[in-house]
Amino acid sequence: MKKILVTGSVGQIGSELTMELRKRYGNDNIVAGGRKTKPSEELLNSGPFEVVDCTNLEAINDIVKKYNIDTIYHLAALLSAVAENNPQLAWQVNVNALVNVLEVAREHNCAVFTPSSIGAFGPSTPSDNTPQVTIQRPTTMYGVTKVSGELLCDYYFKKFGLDTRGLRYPGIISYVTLPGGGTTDYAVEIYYEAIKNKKYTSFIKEGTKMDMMYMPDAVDAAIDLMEANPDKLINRNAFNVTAMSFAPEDIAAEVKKIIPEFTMDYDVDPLRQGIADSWPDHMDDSAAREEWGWNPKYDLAAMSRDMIEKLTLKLEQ
Ligand code: AKB
Repeated sequence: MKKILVTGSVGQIGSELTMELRKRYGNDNIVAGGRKTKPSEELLNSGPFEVVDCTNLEAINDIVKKYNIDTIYHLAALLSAVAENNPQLAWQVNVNALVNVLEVAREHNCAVFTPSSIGAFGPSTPSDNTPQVTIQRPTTMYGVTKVSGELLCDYYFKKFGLDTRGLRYPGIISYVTLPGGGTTDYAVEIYYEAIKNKKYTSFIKEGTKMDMMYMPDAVDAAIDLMEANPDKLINRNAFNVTAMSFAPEDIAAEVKKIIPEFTMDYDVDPLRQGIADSWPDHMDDSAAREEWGWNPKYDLAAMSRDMIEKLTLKLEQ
């Protein structure tokens, strides 16, 4: 049986990934690692929880030794807008902490999953049907850390034979835990505001397309990649994965089909608009489909129905 450490387990992806891993591999085999934010009761009570600051190599090492960990899902990271406001901290958390994780993994021969992002691309990348292998000259600190992460994971695989794997996630939408300071967060906020106030002011301007994905697909993608046959993986550390691509007016139209009174206007945030403009409109994820069977279940319509149903129940509690 696998013994897994999830860093960043209190975050948007980490919280749901940890619970799914516990379901699949047994509660006691999944150690949730978190730092500042208070974990939910569900996370805390369903299996082991450890406070771990990934910028401290010894702290990671102690947990890996204590639980005999063989796989690390390293999700602790700063998102794009937060990273742009504190680039030095972003380097520490997104790069130096990753090096610590890779070093501990090398010592104990652990497999490592690391998420990259659409943020690893920049304005000189082809923005439509963005190829798997293409120009990567991001203009944000978040992007710089994500490209560095991809290269570091490639290096540890080639140099030390470490089983590193990763995905370039698009914006992730979920009703469980809010994202913390990303550019794609508008696509989560819109559902909360539509249910609560029947209106939303988007900080991203009309016509700005970005790749997106519903959380159940994002969780499956990480686990499926880690379970994939390694002989088939050519692009190990940075698979483009997407489930849909839309602009604010597209998601608003979908919400309006379910909540007809809903209206949206715009108050564009120059920082996050600038970041969004530098990212692709739509990635080509055929390598993920071919190499390990990526096949998302949710499109914009199916996601919107599920989000509004589940979030309405949650907000009523
Ligand atoms: C962000 O907006 O920063 C993230 C991402 C696309 O990596 N959601």
